Amino acid sequence: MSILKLGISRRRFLQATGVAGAAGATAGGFTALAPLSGEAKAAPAPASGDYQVVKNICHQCPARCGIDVYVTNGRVHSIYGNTDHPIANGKLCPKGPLGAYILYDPDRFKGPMKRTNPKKGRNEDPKFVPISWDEALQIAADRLNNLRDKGESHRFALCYGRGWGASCAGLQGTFGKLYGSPNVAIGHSSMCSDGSVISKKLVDGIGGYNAYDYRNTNYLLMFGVGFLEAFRPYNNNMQVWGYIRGEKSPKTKVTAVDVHMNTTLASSDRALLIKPGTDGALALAIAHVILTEGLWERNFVGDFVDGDNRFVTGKTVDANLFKEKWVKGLVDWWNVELKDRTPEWATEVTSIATADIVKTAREFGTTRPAMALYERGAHAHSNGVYNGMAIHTLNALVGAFYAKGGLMYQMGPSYGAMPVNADDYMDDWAKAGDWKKMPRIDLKGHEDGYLMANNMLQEVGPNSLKGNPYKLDTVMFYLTNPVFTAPNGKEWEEALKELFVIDTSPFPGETAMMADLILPDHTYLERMQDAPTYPFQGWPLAQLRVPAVKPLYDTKYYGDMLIELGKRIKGPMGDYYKALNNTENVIRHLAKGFEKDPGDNGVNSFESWVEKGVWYKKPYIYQQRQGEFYEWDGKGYNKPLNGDAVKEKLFKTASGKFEIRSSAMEAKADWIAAKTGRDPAKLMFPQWEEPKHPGGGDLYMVTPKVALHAEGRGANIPHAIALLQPTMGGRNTVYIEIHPETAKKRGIKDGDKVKVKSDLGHIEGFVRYFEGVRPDTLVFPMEHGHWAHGRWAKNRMPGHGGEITVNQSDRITGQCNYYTTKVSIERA
Ligand SMILES: Nc1nc2c(c(=O)[nH]1)N[C@H]1C(S)=C(S)[C@@H](COP(=O)(O)OP(=O)(O)OC[C@H]3O[C@@H](n4cnc5c(=O)[nH]c(N)nc54)[C@H](O)[C@@H]3O)O[C@H]1N2
Ligand SMILES: Nc1nc2c(c(=O)[nH]1)N[C@H]1C(S)=C(S)[C@@H](COP(=O)(O)OP(=O)(O)OC[C@H]3O[C@@H](n4cnc5c(=O)[nH]c(N)nc54)[C@H](O)[C@@H]3O)O[C@H]1N2
Ligand code: SF4
Ligand SMILES: [Mo]
Repeated sequence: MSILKLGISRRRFLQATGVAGAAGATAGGFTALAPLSGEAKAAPAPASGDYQVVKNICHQCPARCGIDVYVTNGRVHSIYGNTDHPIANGKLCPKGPLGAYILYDPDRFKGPMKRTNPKKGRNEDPKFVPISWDEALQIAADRLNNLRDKGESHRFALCYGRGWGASCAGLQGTFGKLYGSPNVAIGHSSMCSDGSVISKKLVDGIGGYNAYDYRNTNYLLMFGVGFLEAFRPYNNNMQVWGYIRGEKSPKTKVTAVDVHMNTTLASSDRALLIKPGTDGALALAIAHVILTEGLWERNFVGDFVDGDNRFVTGKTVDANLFKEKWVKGLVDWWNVELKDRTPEWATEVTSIATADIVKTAREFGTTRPAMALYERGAHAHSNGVYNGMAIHTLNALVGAFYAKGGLMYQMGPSYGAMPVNADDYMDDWAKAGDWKKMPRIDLKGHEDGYLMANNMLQEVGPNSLKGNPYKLDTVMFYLTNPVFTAPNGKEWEEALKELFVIDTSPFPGETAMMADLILPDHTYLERMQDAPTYPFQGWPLAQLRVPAVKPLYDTKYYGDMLIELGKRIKGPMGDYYKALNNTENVIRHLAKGFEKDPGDNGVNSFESWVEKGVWYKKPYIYQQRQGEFYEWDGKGYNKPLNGDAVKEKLFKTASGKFEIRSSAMEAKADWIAAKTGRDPAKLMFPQWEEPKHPGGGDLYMVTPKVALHAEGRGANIPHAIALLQPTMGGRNTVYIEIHPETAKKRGIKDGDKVKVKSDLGHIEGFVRYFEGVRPDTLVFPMEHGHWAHGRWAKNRMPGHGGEITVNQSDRITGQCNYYTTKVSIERA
């Protein structure tokens, strides 16, 4: 039997030929570990008290908490927060300790497989059969070589979601450059938080996530942020919350703005339930009060030449009379937009009481240090770019940038150089092939596409399906599952039917069900992987996943998979990957940087990084005080920075200031006006714009994260799902929150089964009466309604909100407008 010749155990063969993703959990012949299924009769391991503690990082969300993995007799038995890790501090959120469910998930893929059923669809069993790694990689390499030989290398796309570091997602750019495809790689950031990253960049020039000095702030104003559910780094947010709302004196005041009463709002001093998509109007009105009442930070913003405040509602101001310091365009903004954005006006738009707006503005404007945060709730709308710019400008008005108790940008780690220089391995095609003339499949940066977008993953499937700008041939996925997580995932199902699909997930998710080739990654507890921190407190931090156990099955770390694939590409590209060798070599070279720049915890080598699991170096090196900027000199923030240095490092805009009048937008004003119909005289300022609500219904639908959700990849953790039940209700379900008045008007009773409809179709679910949700809005969490991803994930109601979410994205930032579709609801 050829399969056995290839080194596949008969057991894995039997398992793989069963219905994909269903039970049949026999372990492969590749592991000494006890199989999970009841039918297996492994002898119990001899009892022994010996255990090992291995350093790793939690995989369930981008907080990247350091974990101590306890291993006894080769099996993981518990996971704790790493006590020496600055984000975890020995603690974890409820998802952190559940990693063993991921490692021992009985529905995991046990090794590489190919599809034998040519038909694809939800109800088609892919009929995967196991193959060897050699065969699997050669199938992929043959396709890639063939495309390259035909001059069509642009028709290979690599799509990724949660990339971690230089040894996985960090290898992809080089792969694209050497192979010759503009579509290697396309990330999920436009489905995630580009709306905040890019709206901030338009005014401050940076283009990253903010880091926040929560411990020292006295006021937090949050717009559409799940601070106690999701906002990164979630675990540390809870820790810092305990401090700033308890021990700290003065206690940090919090105003939170959302569309339903979640944990964050319930724990705040003031909870404002805003009409979806109108956060920008609230921010403008707060700015209006700050200016008319003279509450801005003069040291940072500047002042009228004679100190007389001329900001009077409805009246224009002579720009020559105001001397700006670190902001550009304040008076212009006032004149074209802000002078009429009164709290009374904002009440009409947002439905928030005028008195609440004024009180919030006065508190925010008079408490220092204060800062304003926003995330998906504020920016995942058609007007998100302006909502974001308006909110970020509040930070400038109170001088929060780089201030103690304010916000900053994350510094990167002192990594060593890559072992091999890719530029030495470029052939003619890589250097100057026709692929360089091809647009990206997602139309990033294209005249007819998304001007300033970083990535447009949500467009990859739909554009290939339309053949605009062309059809792809082969698409590979790493840690992303757009068939489930992209809006209107059904369109992706159609798109993937026409393509050769490679998925690297260890789990039988929706995208894997559409795959032709499965190249399963190790799970996180089995792999060595670097991961610099997501923004935390600004100073650099780089963590390491150390394998806690030997891989259970015949899987391969994604980074190594990419290197092995590269070795099989003809020409100098293959030689590059042979020289690179493997990811351990890459990681060892990264760690060489620590020899010259040891971490605060003594990590100065690969070995000590493995031992401690984290390298970090405090403090953050910049600080702004009273409108002056300083750099850390080893003892304090004593070294003054001049305007040029600030421009180079801290406000990377054309003017070197915080630009309320955005030069980046002004430079593209013609395009923005022509393609998006915005007013050329005004489009460069934060402003109010009516949100567009597609979908055809009469209620807003919002599908946020809750604490027990791990993006779209946690639904196969049975314990996480069980923990959801007491708060969200029900067994096998999560209720859709509906205001009782809204329900009664439609004859819907508490607990009723309902249909939720948009122009794209309908999903079913059960409702729960909840006075804490706005009467015009339905809320239910994102991670339900999988039709694949293993036995615990599948077929739980309500159906998945993404299926009836219209794919609408902002043409400037590319942000996908998840929270903007309108739906209708009726009894099922
Ligand atoms: N537990 C958990 N934590 C996570 C993740 C996870 O899956 N689970 N994912 C991580 C990822 S990838 C990301 S991007 C971050 C995202 O972090 P957040 O952006 O903080 O999370 P979301 O739940 O998408 O949205 C935040 C809030 O916006 C609200 N909202 C919706 N529409 C509006 C509106 O118009 N105005 C206002 N003011 N609020 C609105 C929602 O009700 C929700 O409470 O979280 C990260 N952390
Ligand atoms: N309705 C709605 N939709 C949303 C959101 C929302 O709030 N509401 N949030 C959006 C946001 S913020 C984001 S970031 C995106 C996230 O969406 P995606 O980018 O799709 O990320 P995940 O859902 O985490 O999907 C991860 C995929 O990786 C696979 N996987 C799991 N573990 C591993 C592993 O160790 N290795 C590999 N190679 N693969 C693995 C999983 O099986 C799954 O197929 O979803 C977006 N979609
Ligand atoms: S906050 Fe995120 S990374 Fe930390 S333990 Fe929870 S899920 Fe894991
Ligand atoms: Mo995200």
